[in-house]
Amino acid sequence: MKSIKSKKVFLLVLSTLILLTLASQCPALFPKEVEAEAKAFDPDKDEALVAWFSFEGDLSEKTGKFEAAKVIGDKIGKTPKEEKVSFVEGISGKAVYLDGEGGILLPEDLVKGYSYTISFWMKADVFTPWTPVFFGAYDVSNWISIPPYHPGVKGGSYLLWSFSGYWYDGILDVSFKPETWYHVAVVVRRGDAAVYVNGKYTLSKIQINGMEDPTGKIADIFSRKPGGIFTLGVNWWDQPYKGAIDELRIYSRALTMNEIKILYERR
Ligand SMILES: [Ca+2]
Repeated sequence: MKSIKSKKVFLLVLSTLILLTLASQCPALFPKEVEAEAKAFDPDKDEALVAWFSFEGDLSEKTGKFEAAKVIGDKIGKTPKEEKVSFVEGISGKAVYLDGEGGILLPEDLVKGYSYTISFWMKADVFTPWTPVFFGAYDVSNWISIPPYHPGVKGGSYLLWSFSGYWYDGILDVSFKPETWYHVAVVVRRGDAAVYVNGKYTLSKIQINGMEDPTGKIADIFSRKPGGIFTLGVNWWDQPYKGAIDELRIYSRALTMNEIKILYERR
């Protein structure tokens, strides 16, 4: 009996050793690094998570680093008709609903560097030209915008736009449908931008001043000085956004493709 048992133990140890040896020699079969990164990234607790608005019936910021956001009128600087905003069923709990009459002013300093990630869910009632879901600026001549629709882009969508002495256009091969939830993540790594929709890389064309330029960089707006104006649904010019927005998260670094996938699956 004893010898059979020890033989079994020996075989078990031997097979474990063989497996471990194989694992260390075949990184493709055992992608340890990818797995470790995926396990290590917690979208809700990552130290680069600067701000998180989950819109569970109010405009508070969940990490506690910022004051709550505010309701504003149909353009930046305008007072709202009512300082109230409604909440609807979201992608995770509730979502804020903008009725096309106003927007939300987020706290200053949400983005401070030239590497960052902006992530949110959106469900638009309608898509109107150049209307931003997210907008960040210092003034009318220095801004970035995330507008899902540009009437001049055939069959595709605009999703990343900036101006700061030159125009940057980030064009997607996605046509957004109304009344549909989409996860949108904009990742900027020292100016090189990536856009993900529902966890997939979707930036198909970059233009600088209207000319195609695959290496074109989005403007460095926010590392110049503190402050800034950050909004949801409104800018200085265009029709306000009409629809729901949920789980806005801002990270102070460029998340990886795997991390964006985790973020998308987390909701
Ligand atoms: Ca929510």
